[in-house]
Amino acid sequence: MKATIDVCLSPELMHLYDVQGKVVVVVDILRATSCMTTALAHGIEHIQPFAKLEECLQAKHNGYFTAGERDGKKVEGFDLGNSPFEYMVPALQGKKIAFTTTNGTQAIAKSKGADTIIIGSFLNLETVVNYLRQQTKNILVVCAGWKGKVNLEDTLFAGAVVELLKDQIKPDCDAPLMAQRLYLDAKEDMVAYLQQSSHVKRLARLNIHKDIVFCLTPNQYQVLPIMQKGLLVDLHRS
Ligand code: 3SL
Repeated sequence: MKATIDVCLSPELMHLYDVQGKVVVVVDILRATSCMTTALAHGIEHIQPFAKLEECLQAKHNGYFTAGERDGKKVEGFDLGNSPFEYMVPALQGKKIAFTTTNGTQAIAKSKGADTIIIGSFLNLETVVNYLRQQTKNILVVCAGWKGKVNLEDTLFAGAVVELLKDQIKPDCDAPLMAQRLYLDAKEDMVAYLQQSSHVKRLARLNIHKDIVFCLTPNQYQVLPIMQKGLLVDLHRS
């Protein structure tokens, strides 16, 4: 039997999907999974994702750098925020990061029970797609969205994956077809396409346009963040 691909457009819809036996790709383009990809590409040893802020903070006692945001802003007392550029510094190489975000790490928590969990972003799109090509299990792309609502940027990433796998892996439902159509409309200039999107407007208010442009730039890195024993590591280094 051929593998299929489906897309969960919001973590609030996860009850409709059975992750057991599936390869789940969690995506939060702006900016959680783009940060995770960047961090591992720049030599961070591993990332432990937390849904709860208090638990993330506790990890500091175990030698972790605390990182992440709430409502886009760095959490008070945390070492790092949620801009990919913060993770490019050589001083973080070989370090462990405890990470919590408004939506991205919640989507990871909701994917628990999947056969495999990997992290996707435009930054490692080709690497994700090459990995998925080799899988025989069904695939589910889980879009983190924003506080339960659907967003455009995660849907575009899901659509890119569906489009790039179309000769090999068939859509399971209508969400992958919708995502693919949107991606085909947007792909020539995603930054322009997303100008009206809610999260781009939200982040623009925080004055972080360069994060947006970077997070929408495909194929900057060849890392494949994969969950192993509760930790995100680069598959190629593990
Ligand atoms: O919600 C998340 O996981 C974030 O990435 C949100 S933000 O881009 O930092 O606002």
